[in-house]
Amino acid sequence: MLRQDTIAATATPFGMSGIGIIRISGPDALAIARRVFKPSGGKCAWKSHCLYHGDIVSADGKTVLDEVLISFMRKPRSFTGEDVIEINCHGNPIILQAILTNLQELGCHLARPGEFSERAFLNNRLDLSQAEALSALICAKSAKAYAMGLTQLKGSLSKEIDDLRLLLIDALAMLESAIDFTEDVSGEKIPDVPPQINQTLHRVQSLLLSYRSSRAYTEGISVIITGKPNVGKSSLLNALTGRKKAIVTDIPGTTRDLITDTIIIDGIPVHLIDTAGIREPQNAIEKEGINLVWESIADADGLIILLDISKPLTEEDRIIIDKNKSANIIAALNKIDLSRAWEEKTVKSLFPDHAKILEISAKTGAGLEELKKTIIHLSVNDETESTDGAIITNLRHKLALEKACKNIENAKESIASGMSAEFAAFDLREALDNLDEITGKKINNEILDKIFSSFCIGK
Ligand SMILES: Nc1nc2c(ncn2[C@@H]2O[C@H](COP(=O)(O)OP(=O)(O)OP(=O)(O)O)[C@@H](O)[C@H]2O)c(=O)[nH]1
Ligand SMILES: [Mg+2]
Repeated sequence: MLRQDTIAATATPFGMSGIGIIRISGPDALAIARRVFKPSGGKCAWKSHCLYHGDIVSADGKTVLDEVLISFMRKPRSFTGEDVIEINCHGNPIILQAILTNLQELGCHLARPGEFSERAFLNNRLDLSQAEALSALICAKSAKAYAMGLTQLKGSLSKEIDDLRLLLIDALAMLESAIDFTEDVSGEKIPDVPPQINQTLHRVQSLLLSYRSSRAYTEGISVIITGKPNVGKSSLLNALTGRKKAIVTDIPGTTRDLITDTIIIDGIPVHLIDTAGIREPQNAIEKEGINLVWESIADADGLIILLDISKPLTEEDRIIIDKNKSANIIAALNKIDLSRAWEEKTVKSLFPDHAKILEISAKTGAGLEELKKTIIHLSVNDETESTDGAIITNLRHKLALEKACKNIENAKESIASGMSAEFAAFDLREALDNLDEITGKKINNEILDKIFSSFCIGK
């Protein structure tokens, strides 16, 4: 896809700042720059990757618009792979707009969001996963999210995908030689599952696991506090956030709506949700509130089931525990500042093995630091060791990897069940296509447009 036009856009945010940058990219970038730039001392060698001082003048050459530093990056050694000019002017939107208008008069088109990155991708300066990492890095909301974007920009995921491709191509070659052989010698057996298939499957699964942790850093996790009325759910929300967001009373059934607040734990935004106490509803409002709890539990990343250790366990507690066995559960035994009606071991058998059991007091704050650590362990894991630090942070990549994973599993199954190697070969080719979607080796233009249009202008 050849792009012949020259584009320009402001690369710095709208507002007053010391410096504002305008970028120009395309075949006419240098010719246009020559028209608007008047170098101090009258001469400019336009050496690539050098800075020159001078004035930017209007398209007719009559008006000085600003005093600037300008640089030229000759293709292909530029971000887009095309000739690129960067004008460092003063950071006032009036100045930037005036320069841009004059550049348009000289034939520049205003760049669409992400168009510089799109050109970089089309000119093979970076692959699609790196372009997406760049966008994620610019939008990162935590230091960890930024670090993950940077690692991916440097090619960690691209390399892992390339390695996986090579393994699959090896496996495919083995299968294809088996197919050729079978044609010659009728009844020849299909080989065992090639080791490359198992290796690829393991590494794809590790990558998929990394999504949960990375998503925690980029978007945060949602944790619901549930339990029967009066166990201290709202008190716990307030204690964890340090704010009086939810009403606390000793009347069971105080909370009706979902009450949400966010805290940052170890760089991860944790969206805590306090809920109505679950019991046989006493009226229509409470019923609505309890319905809301069940709906939101289904979408949550984690669940704190709160029990009141100062009162005997009841049927209501047991129902809540039974209905949430498969979730990511923390069982928090609250009110340990009061005398205990039962011990921790009493509830152990009620919860599944994967549940974490903690003792806390929302009133005194006891056990809350431990609870915060446990919340983070719900969502962050270190299961990425076999992928050389490559992780996935992007939903598009996750969906493509899930498809590839399914293809590889299908290939494995058909070999194991003695089917013709043709079937497995077909699945492995599909897996390759799905991996190629991630790096953009194989992707349709509509998806490309959609991806790049979500980038910022000037990137
Ligand atoms: N002693 C003690 N009291 C607590 C603790 N946590 C909460 N309480 C008290 O328990 C009562 C109920 O607290 P809430 O936080 O309103 O309970 P809830 O689970 O939100 O109740 P509903 O909204 O009705 O479902 C209040 O009187 C709190 O002060 C605790 O750790 N120790
Ligand atoms: Mg409450």
